[in-house]
Amino acid sequence: MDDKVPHSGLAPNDLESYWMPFTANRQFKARPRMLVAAEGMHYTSADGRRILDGTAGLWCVNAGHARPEIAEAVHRQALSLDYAPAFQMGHPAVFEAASRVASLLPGDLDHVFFANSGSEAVDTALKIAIAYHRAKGEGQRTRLIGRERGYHGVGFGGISVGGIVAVRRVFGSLLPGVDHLPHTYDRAKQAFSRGQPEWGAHLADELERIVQLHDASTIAAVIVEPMAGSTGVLVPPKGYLERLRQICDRHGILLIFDEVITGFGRLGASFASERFAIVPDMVTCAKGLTNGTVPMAGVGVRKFIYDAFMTGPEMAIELPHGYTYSGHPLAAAAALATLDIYRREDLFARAKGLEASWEDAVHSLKGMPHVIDLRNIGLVAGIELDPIAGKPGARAYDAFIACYERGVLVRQTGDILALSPPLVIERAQIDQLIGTIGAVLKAAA
Ligand code: PXG
Repeated sequence: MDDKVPHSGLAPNDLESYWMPFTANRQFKARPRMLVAAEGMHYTSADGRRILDGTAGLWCVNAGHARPEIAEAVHRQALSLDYAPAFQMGHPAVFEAASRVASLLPGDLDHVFFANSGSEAVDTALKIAIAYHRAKGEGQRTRLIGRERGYHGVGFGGISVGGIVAVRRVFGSLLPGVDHLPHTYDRAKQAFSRGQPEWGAHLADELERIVQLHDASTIAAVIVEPMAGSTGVLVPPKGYLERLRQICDRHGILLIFDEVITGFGRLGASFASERFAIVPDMVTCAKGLTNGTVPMAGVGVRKFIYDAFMTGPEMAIELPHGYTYSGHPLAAAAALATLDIYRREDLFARAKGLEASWEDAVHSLKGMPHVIDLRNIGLVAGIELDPIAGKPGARAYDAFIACYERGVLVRQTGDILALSPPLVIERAQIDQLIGTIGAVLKAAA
């Protein structure tokens, strides 16, 4: 027997056992921020305060919290079919979820492979890329190209193509045969851009340089976030993604858009690919797929990719890849209920409709103490603060804590505050969110 206190439903008094992800454990445990409930646009903290959710959880609760339709669908599913083997067996909800996701994806991205997290979706897409070329008789195409300041989750594939130094340097030598495009952010050229910056399309030409170095015949795929979220909201320069698409086409390289954050309305369209009118060869998604209720992720692939695998003997497994919980019944039920809400409430269009007033509200922070850049697109914003000398990240961390104390949840990364509220946010709540940040910045000055 151990001496741990059993779960009481109240805040636990053993904080030690849980090793928290991507968290300063000792700092948190010294002064915990515990959430105990959520509804609509708000969390409830353990000390009974209502906290306005400026981050949709972690970019996932696009339809707002605790939607009864989703909870009931998951409950019904758990009672009728709790689990079905994912390999060599099927269940109806997962087929329906795949066709519903495919119908939201642009162009002929009409097949969907399911996983359980963005990280798994990314590793799945990279593996499909390599296996695709092999299936086409080009097995030497194995090289993967990511981008500086890219975040593609935490699998070995994802951190290898990812471009966050603090994440890469800890885990050894990573995957071989990976190159990186430069990131697209230059404050001197882009500060305070509204929406897509004018400057930076030419940075896509770096892909051409990488191709010249290695030869196209060795390169399997390029993976980028259409808008880099985790490293502080880096909005793609006008024309940049289009140029990446052209260069990939020219050289037979697959283009993967990691839409784990940008999928399901975040940029005011079903996917960023839709918004930017670009058809990538694969799209990864997660988060908003189930409104964050049950873990689920997907990889949408174009028809020619799927078809390339559907050769050989019929009894052969075409892709030796998958997870016990690929297309889990509860996740599929949550996805279907979530997609119903998005459609019924037209939430992607709602986000689009809010974009102009969101942009104005965000840029009203211009001139506030220590604000050195403001960036926005869709219902996303990045507020970059002047770092405190010798203490990188401290200014934004302090602002994050001060906002939380004033009842507003924002996300901090480095000296950047990132905002991505649920798409159901009301205008008065936008004012509260931005107004609180403004008050915090003034109070700290
Ligand atoms: N790709 C992208 C583009 C992501 O943003 C992942 C992959 C990995 O997803 P999973 O489900 O394995 O975590 C992500 C995740 C933040 C933040 O605050 C962002 C993510 C996760 C947690 C925090 O920016 N993105």
